[in-house]
Amino acid sequence: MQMTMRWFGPGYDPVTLEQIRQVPGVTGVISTLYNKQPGEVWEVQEIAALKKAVEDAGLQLAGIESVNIHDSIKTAAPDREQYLDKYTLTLERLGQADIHLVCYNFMPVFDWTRTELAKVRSDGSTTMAYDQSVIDTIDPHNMQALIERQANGFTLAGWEPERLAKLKDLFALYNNIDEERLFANLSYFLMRIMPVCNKYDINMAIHPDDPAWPVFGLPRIVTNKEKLLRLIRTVDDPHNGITLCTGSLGTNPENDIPDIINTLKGRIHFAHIRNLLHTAPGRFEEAAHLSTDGSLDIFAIVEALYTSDFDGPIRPDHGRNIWGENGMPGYGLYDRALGAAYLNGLWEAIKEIYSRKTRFTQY
Ligand SMILES: [Mn+2]
Repeated sequence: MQMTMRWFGPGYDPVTLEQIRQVPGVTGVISTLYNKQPGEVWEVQEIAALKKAVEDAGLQLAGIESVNIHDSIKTAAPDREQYLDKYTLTLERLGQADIHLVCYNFMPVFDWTRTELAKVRSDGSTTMAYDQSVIDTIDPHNMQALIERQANGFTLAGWEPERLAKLKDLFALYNNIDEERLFANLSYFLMRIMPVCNKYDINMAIHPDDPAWPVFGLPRIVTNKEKLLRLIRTVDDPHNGITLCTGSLGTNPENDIPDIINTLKGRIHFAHIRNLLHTAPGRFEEAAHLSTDGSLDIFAIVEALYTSDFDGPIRPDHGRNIWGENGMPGYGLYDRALGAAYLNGLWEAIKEIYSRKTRFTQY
């Protein structure tokens, strides 16, 4: 396991690499070229510059989140081969730069969805929250404005205005795409890129849909154990794996996350750990990482990662805004740093307990 934090890059992230380096036990960052549109090829020099910035700060570039996928690939449009070639070229360049983890998602139109970005909790901290009954009354065309209004002036990953300016066209693109077609397009994408992933040992880690159910009538295909299993079996290559995002899978209380971890052993390449508090069916808010602050058993989740020999990067996922920090929603420094320290503590304790167990059995 390697503890990391997400870093959005210079000019985008008010949190600095120097700050991240001072969080105990954090040795790497997960980053991206934030200026890249889906379908754009990443330039060799841009990748090298990102890597150098991270390494000059004494950290490792542990993976990319995300290399976004063009809608032509997701919808199997006539020009998808061209975009698959471009994606493959970007992967090749990442592999040549010694980068071996790429997180991506296959959600149509909207990336993650929340209805509140700064809900005030009883302790005065603010957090992101979701209420399905609000979504049910919202015109999806107003979602961008709703997010932008609450984003503290930041451009949030997944809510880039350039892309969402064409929302009407985007919805039209997915008009005839149901779950089965979307799954077929995802499988085709994976089959097309597996050769380059094998050549450069690049682990692809699909991010689950967030929340884990259809939003605005759009299909969702990465939401539970059965769907994850189907995906890794359909393209049965070890480089076809998943990002275990507890905050996304955990939106559905029926998802037993330790069970998902045990079932997908060996195919989890990356983990996002955050806690959620379920407040009503279809309604939740993001909590502090500590188990008792939310509805998820973070100890059981970390234990399952440990016992399934998980050896990829973990990053504390969204944090609250605390101590007066005016951070990017979900990505302030302080609460994520507390999350990293907590997760490192859990990992150390679990490792120690299991190594003692092993010593005892030897007698
Ligand atoms: Mn996540």
